[in-house]
Amino acid sequence: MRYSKFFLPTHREVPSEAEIISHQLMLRAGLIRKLTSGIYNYLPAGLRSIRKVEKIVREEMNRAGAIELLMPAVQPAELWQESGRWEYYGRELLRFKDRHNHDACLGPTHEEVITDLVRKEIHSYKQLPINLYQIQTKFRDEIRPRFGMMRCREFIMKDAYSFDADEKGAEKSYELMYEAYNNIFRRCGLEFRAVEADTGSIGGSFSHEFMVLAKTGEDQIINCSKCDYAANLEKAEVKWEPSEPDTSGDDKMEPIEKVETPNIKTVEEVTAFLSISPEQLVKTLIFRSNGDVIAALVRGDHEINEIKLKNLLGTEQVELADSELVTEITGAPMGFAGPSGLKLKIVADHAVKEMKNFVTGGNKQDLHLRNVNMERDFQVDLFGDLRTITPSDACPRCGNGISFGRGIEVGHIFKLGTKYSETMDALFLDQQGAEKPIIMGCYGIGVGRTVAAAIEQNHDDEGIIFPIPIAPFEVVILPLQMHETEVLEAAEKIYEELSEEGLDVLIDDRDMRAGIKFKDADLIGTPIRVTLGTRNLKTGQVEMKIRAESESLLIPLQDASRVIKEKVKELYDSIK
Ligand code: 9G3
Repeated sequence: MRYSKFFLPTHREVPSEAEIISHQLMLRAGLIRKLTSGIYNYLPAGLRSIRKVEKIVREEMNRAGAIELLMPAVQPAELWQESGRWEYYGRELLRFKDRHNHDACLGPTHEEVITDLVRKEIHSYKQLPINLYQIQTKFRDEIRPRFGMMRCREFIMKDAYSFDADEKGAEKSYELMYEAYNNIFRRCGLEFRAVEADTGSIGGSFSHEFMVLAKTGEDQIINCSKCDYAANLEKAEVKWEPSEPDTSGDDKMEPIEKVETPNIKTVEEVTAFLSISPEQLVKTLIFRSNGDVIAALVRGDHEINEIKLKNLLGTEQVELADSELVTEITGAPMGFAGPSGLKLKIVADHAVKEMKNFVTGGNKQDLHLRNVNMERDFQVDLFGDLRTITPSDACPRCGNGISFGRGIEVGHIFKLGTKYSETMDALFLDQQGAEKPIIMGCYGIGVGRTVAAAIEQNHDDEGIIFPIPIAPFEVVILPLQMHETEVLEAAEKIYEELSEEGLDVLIDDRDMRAGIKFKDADLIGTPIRVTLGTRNLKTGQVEMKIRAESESLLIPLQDASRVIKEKVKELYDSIK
């Protein structure tokens, strides 16, 4: 490609609205341009990278036996009403009426559409398993799109849906996708982890998120230093073992004591005021959950994990009670709630189980209680893993230390079970002729987000350092003196030879000073830069610089194309 004939508008200045580096660099390098909030143009160089990610995705999905199709972006409301999701989603689901006044939406995902297609075409176990996928534009009307490609409203997703006759088959489909995802992100040159994740609102029983490790990642992940356990912070299990019974006798139940705590509400205030440690306090949190109100107890130094609470209660949603509900339930303003005397279902984190003589709110303004004890002063209906894991906790699998990191979710795979096949009657006849709901899985990859995450992980002060498999160009050729025939001819020759070999080459044939050409080449992140100048040509040499390395080297002009081609292969091979 000739730069002078291409469309690659680079900028020096950092755009003020871009808060993270990948957003800044994708704008500055001329890869994307915003049309409106959360909606972007993919400029030619950005599109080349997108298309390379898609090619890798297709190759690995096809290798896993998935079959590509393409579903519409516009979806009729009826399907979402059948699945029960039309009412469930809020304004994130962009709804509209067509000219015949029929309700429709712009597809944020395609479970309903694919299930509708399959229920019409697949009726026998002989037609299973099947995995259908597409690479298609999605629309989710995020309330606060930001970070460029990272959280936009219209985006390209590869979404796949597997259909199996039984659980064993569904497990196999999931494993095939898990392996395909590992191949895809490895081939894109990313450093990533598959972490156990919550299944969220789409139901189903299990899921993994594929996280690109980056300090600007929105998701907190924990991973074990010894075994391969890794999980989204929201999901990470807390290992709990009942400690050996305390025989020191100091766990004798002391009589309850009322303590005046005027306007003393928070854990910090209460522990300071009563000279106790947070481990001797129980926090009582009131939640609304699917219509009824419950109390959740965690130790003072722990944080409640609402996802875990929702899963323990088996409800769709939980939300923290607001101040009037707290006052209505406890008879006191927030900060004085306690379990004793509450006429509520009480759930508690495992760590509360072995607490003795602890402090809680007194369900009265400015009152706390000392020496509260389970059984005597209140009953816990259900214990569970309710708290968010902390750096001092052990790995729930092997007991070793854990570390916290941040990740960018680029892929998410789910075991869906029969949530959609039951609500939408996608049934099949099994070998015994019995009618059963098809068991599903769904698997997503954010294509644009994968490019952005690669940039988050690979950049320096000069700009992007593209992993070669997804770089818009593999080689950029920089003739420095545009009026020196010797320079131009040598540059053209290398350009022609490499292009004939099928490499993606950009020749910067603009009549501009060298400094601009160097800066643009570094900004765009082309893996290999070849510079031709009169000085080096005097000794029959050209300069080759690898974007990811600091040193450049001089190579003989007559060997240039061969050496460059070998270096390209070497860079691909180094993507482990
Ligand atoms: C909606 C809206 C936003 C959504 C969804 C539905 C996320 C929704 C979850 C999924 C699950 C998987 C197939 C590919 C992989 C992910 N945001 N999800 O269902 F109506 Cl507005 O999309 N779908």
